[in-house]
Parts: sequence; structure tokens; C-alpha cells
Amino acid sequence: MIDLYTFETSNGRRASVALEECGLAYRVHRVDIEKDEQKKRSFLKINPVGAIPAIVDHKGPGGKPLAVSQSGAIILYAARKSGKLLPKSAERKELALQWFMQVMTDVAPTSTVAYYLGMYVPGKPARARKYFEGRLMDALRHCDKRLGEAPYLAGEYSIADVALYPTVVVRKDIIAKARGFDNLKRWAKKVGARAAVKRGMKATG
Ligand SMILES: N[C@@H](CCC(=O)N[C@@H](CS)C(=O)NCC(=O)O)C(=O)O
Repeated sequence: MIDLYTFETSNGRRASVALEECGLAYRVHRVDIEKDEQKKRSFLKINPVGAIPAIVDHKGPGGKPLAVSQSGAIILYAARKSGKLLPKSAERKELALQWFMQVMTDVAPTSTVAYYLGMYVPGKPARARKYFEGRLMDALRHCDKRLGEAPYLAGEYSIADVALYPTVVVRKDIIAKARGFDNLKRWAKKVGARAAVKRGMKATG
């Protein structure tokens, strides 16, 4: 059994979607980051950084408990443990890792910064916000182009799609307002229709 500590954000949902897709048994502990519950001493023992998501696999490597944080690391952990979401062909596996990194290092952090600048920073510094929204849209356009060439980022459904989907959902308004993105929208509809994705996106209720 895996304990998942999470909240209804794209980072949090990335972890629950991965656990669902990999068919791993887990129970959810909702950590309300709006009440700073991620800074509680009990949670800091699991992730000293004080951020969700985190998991504790009570049957980790060697049968011992293992705590893993970082939504990307949780996706990889679930994929390796289950043998799912990582293509079997060597070429596609490399592609999956490349697109996974593209999402985790370009799309996801840029989206977070753009979101915070738009929502929470007093005076909304227009230049910085425009810069990060531009970078986010460029990164998403890159994904959109790829999804015009292949049904999924790595050619088959993989860790890369699981990483991308929760961010596309949370940024759906900005994507809807922009011109184009037809491939990304088509892909999002298909991924969102997967039973495991539906369950994972609602893991905190
Ligand atoms: N790179 C990390 C980011 C984790 C993260 O920033 N989590 C946010 C919620 S989405 C959080 O817990 N923030 C609370 C805080 O920083 O105090 C990941 O992918 O898991």
C-alpha cells in the first residue's frame, strides 16, 4: 500500500494520475496547502521541503518503506514499479524521457510562475507575467506540434502524457483563448476520457 499526500493542484494530480494509471493501491491524505498543512512537523518528516505531492510506499525496494517527493519522481517511481507508462522499445523510451523532461522542466515550472504572477503578486508585474506566459505558450506550442505528428508525446501513451495533462487542465482558459492548439486540445480530450485519469484527477474528492 502506498500513502499519497496531495492536494488539488497540477503537481498533486500528476502523482494520483500516475498511481491510477499504474494500478498501484494507494490511499489519499489531503494536505491543505491553503492552510499551510504542508509545513506541519508530521508532514516534514515525509518531505522535508514541505511541498506536496509525496508518497510513502510501505513496500519499497527490498520490501522496506520508501518516501518519494517531486511529482516527476513519483511518476517515474510508479512507472518503474508497475512496468507501465514506459515504452518497451528503446527508442520510444528515450523519447518518453525527453518529453517527460520537457514537461517537467519547461512546461510545469513556467506555468506555476505565470500563474502566481497573475494571481497573487501585488501590482501584477506585467512584463514578468508576459514573459512567463509567452514561455509557457511556446513550450505548449512545441507539444501541440508534436501531437500533430503522433497521437501521444512519445508515440504511445507514457509518463510524458501523465506529466503534461494536469497542467493543460489547469491552464485550459489561456489555451482556449489562444489561436490554434487543436492537436493539444484533441489530445487532452482523449487523455481526459481515460478512466484512470478521471479517477486520478479527483483523488482528493
Ligand atoms: N517540483 C515540485 C513542486 C512541488 C510544489 O511546489 N508543490 C506545491 C503545490 S503544487 C506546494 O506544496 N507548495 C507549498 C509551498 O511551497 O509551501 C513537484 O513537481 O512536485
